Amino acid sequence: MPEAMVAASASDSTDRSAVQQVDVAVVGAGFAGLYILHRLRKAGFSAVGLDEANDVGGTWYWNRYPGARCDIQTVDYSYTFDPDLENAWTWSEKYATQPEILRYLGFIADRYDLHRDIRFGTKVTSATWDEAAQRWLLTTSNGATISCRDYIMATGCLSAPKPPEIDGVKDFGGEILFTGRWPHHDVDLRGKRVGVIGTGSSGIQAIPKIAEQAAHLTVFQRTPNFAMPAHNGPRTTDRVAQFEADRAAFREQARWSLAGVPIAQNTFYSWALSDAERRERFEKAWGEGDLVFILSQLWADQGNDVDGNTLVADLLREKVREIVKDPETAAALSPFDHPFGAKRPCLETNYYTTYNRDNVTLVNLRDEPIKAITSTGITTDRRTFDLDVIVFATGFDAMTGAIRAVHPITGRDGKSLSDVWKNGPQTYLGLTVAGFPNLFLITGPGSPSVLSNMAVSIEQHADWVVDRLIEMRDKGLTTIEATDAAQQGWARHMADCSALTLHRLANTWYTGANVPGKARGVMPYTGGVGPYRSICNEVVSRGMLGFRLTGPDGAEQCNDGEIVRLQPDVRLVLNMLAEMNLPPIESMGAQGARDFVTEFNKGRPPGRPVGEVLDGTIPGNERLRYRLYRPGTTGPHPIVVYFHGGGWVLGDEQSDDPFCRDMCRRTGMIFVSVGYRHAPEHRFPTAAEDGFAATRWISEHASHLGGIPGPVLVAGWSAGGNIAAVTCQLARDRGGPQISGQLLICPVTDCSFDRPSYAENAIGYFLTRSLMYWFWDIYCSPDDRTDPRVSPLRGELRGLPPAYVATAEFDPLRDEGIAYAEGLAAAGVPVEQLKGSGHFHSSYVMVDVIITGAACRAKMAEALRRFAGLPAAASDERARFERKPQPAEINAAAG
Ligand code: N01
Repeated sequence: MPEAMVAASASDSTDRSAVQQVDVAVVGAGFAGLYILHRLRKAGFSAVGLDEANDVGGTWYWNRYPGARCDIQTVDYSYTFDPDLENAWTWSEKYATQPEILRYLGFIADRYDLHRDIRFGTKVTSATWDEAAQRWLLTTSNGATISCRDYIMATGCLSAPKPPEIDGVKDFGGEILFTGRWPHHDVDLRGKRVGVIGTGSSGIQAIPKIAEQAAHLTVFQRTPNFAMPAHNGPRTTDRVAQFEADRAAFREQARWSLAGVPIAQNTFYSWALSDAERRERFEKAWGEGDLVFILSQLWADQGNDVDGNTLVADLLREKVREIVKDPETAAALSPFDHPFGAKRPCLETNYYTTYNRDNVTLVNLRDEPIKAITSTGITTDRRTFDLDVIVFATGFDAMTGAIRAVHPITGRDGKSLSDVWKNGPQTYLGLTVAGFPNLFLITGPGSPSVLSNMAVSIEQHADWVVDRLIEMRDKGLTTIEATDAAQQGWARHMADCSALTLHRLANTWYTGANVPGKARGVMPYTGGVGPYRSICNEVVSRGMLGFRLTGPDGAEQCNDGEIVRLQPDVRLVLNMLAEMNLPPIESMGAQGARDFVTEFNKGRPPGRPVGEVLDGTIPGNERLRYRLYRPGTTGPHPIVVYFHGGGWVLGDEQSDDPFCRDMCRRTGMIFVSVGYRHAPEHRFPTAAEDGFAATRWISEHASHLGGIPGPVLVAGWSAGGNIAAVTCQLARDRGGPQISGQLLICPVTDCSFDRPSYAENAIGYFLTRSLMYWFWDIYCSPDDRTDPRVSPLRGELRGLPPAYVATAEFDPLRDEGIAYAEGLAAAGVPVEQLKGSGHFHSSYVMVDVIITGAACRAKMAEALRRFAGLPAAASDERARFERKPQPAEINAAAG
């Protein structure tokens, strides 16, 4: 857009006393603001856009530094709302440059005639909710105040540059540049001594370009970042072919994917791949030049497991050593203090090779921190660097900076958003804030935003907001506001999602750690684009759950509640099971159900390696089978006798294989999983008596099995938890074996079906009430059900071994597990409880599927170690990221 037009549109509204009345004000004229304006106009709302810049573009207006490009393939980084638009615009490269993206946004603004509704060169200086008028009043730096019913912040996540925080900036006699506010005129760096501070995405893109021009470039690096080659060039043929084959399907797949890019989830696990296979996968990803690909396609455990992640990080560090010739520089450039992906990785073009140039010096600020900027350059603890230009590539006050830059934003009861957010942003869905009616945030904190393809997330948010405004208008409602309960529930769900990631192990702008004094916490929603979209849709389908809507004459609608109470992975698994529309297990007959479980288990992730797995039989009349899992460490080890789940009807000694492996690794103990006999062939009390007999035999043969002679421990899940509890009672009453602790996971403990959890969780959580009835009927006749050998809660509880009882919130068996724990405690037995919130009956045994169960298993393992008298296992994940590699070690590893 020519500057003359910009000036004209800005001067249209210079009367500061006037109030511009519109339905909706949209702050920001980048990707988000433009699309919202278009949608609002099509829906018949009057709207004004406001932007401090003098033209459209948002982040692409400001970030004009050399080398600036997108790093999501541009075929994906595009609007998708108009199929004709996709015919009208073709990107020239795999990753478009900033000028091309800016041209695209100008083209969009022209095509949909958006300029006329935007006041450029206009900053919103404050926003106040007027309770009486039920409208927002926005003051601006330029022109009329705005009165609007709805106020939309489309201000971007990375648009408020971070101030330089280094002493002496004002003293510098040369030129200071910010990548995030690069001048609009040509910057000539030829023949100059340039210093760049910062090696995030901006620095990594700019440094090679600056090195080509400058007489000398000095890079001041505080933290090395993971970077891989972009392999930029023409659009990739395979991606374009995929797109052209079925454009609508391509876009739809992106909308329901995890990152907003149509790449399927990966189901390979690092421990199931050989070194050669892992390397082959890595080389392919390295050659692909695609961040989403390398972040998601190597192995399924790379993003949530420190071991799986370290395998990738090691391969990436190896690449740095191969490319960078000077070992000391290579060591300094090798990221060490965060897991790969926990800090935003970068795509690079000639970045590492730049350090092989004679005119480039890397200064490792970890070894020699900057002391000050002086009139002539930068002084570190050790040296002084004379410079003509200093480039700050030091990043942004991310996610909240641009929102809080409008200050104050005053909501209901005079509350300021800055105060409400002083301990970190709180939102419902990242879209709205309790106490701030009719305020919408586009890609705000609490939404997938920066962890996704922004183009996809922006369209989803804009559509959701404008669709709600249309519905409200149709229903005669005028205000919408999140409830406190919904917002708190969202915060909890956000924390549950974050626990699935490795973000906790990195100090990054995702967590606010890059800005001194900023509250810490993972700000973007880490649960993925597709799941997030389905949650937003569910809010609507459940009657605007968590929102209060009002209209004139006291009209009010509020369906209060929390949208997600399940753990995020539990929700995904239950949704997947619901979509499979399986017949009820109890309708399959015992053999049919067993066959089903066997088939079902074939699709689960393979268990992790342990030192040794061996199968055997327990001599005796019945010759029960067992499977023994031995740790890789030198024995002898304590022994845990384990009983699988399956309602006394299903499963065998192998059916909880991933769980036994995982617990063997975590505890450092031998797990012996017992193949007890099942109903209906062998009804009550066979399973209980088999459990007891097996425990006695294992205890008597502990040395032979490689275990420590003496007391054993018992553990079991579900019906197996029942057998473990009963075994403890029988062992006490029958003079042995000695048992030093019991781990009961979602155990059956009683024949009563009256407790609330049976009614609350009767259906919908895989283990149903009717399935439990079926198990009971097959195993035990009504006359026998009060026998403590099947209802241990009805037995004598004194004198039992210490117990750890884990229950799950969404499990019919929850309350009887809790009752058993309380009964044990009342009887003087040391007992600890784990009440897994958001979990279901199978959460703890679905290893590497319900990832949120891992933290619970860690606690169970610690309990078993305590029972066995072992010290707590060392598991300080953070410590693994605290030590930086030395050049000597790096050389040795390379050699
Ligand atoms: O900012 P950053 P960015 N003294 O915060 C260092 C997106 N983006 O502008 O890590 C010394 O990542 C800081 O060091 P440390 C993308 O999402 C996308 O580069 O805090 N150094 C770090 O090295 C990206 O993640 C594209 O120890 C200081 C650097 O400055 C996000 O924007 C391109 C310092 C800041 O890195 C932000 O990227 C560009 C100090 N006082 C950006 N303060 C695309 O390709 C900070 N640093 C689409």
